[in-house]
Amino acid sequence: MSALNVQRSIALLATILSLAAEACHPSSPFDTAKQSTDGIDMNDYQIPDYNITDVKSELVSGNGFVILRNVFSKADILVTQQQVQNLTKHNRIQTNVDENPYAKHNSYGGKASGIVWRLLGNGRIFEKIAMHPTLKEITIEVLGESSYISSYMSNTVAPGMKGQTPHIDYPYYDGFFPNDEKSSPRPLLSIGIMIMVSEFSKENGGTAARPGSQRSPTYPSDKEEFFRHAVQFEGKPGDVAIFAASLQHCAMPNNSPNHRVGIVMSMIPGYLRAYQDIRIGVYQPVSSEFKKMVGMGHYYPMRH
Ligand SMILES: O=C(O)CCC(=O)C(=O)O
Repeated sequence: MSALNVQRSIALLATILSLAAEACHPSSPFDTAKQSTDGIDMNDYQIPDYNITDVKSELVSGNGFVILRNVFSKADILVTQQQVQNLTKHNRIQTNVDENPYAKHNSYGGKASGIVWRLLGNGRIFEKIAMHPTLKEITIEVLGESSYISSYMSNTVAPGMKGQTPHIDYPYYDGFFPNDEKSSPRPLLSIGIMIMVSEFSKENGGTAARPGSQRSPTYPSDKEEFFRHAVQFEGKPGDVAIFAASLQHCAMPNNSPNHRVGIVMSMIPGYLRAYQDIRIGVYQPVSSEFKKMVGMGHYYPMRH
């Protein structure tokens, strides 16, 4: 059996175990994990300054993104940096199974850079990030109570590395637009949450985004036009950019001496199909809140 097949079998087993655990322990607590000795306090969150109504209107009908400051503490970011660096160096595999040309921006990065998919199950810090009360509140406000994680990955842009092709995350790729449709006003059905794990600057490849482009989602086929209108997310480690997933965006080239590291968690409502089966990494007993966050226990798709 190839290494990839072994990995897939383990992932499948983990899913079966998680679904069995779900059936046996419908509300088993998070506390088992809390007793661990990794030094992370799962309940100690920083709450940034924001106004929920303003955030929603900016995402839906404004620029399409907001940046919240000081969402994660220095201690949490330090653990995250170490975990992402380690995974990127040792566990990064090309897991982008979609071979269509429109998926090309995800096949990107080298040995110790690029995307690591499905971070959940790789350390409690990723669960803590996912459960941040502010991120949850904003997601529910914009997408509704049933929302859950559609994908959760890190993206490391190493010094000297090129940026990504400009793209949108919802619809996932241009290949999902109906034939001949280039642009169409659509309800906002997905948001991206970019956790700045390192500093984000113009020099080091801070995400570029075209303000307002989410209002009538269009695939940015004309790259020059995209870059002419794009601005870059800038911030300190622990800041978070929340953006409409239909906003045109991409990671930019890193012209600095240091790695640029971000985590993107995409959220969708319970009635949409997720990009990744995020439940695969979640095999230990978890709280009912966390199960909801990973899309376990939804009524759909119905099994009767
Ligand atoms: O890392 C970034 O700046 C953006 C990542 C992204 O847009 C993606 O991979 O879909």
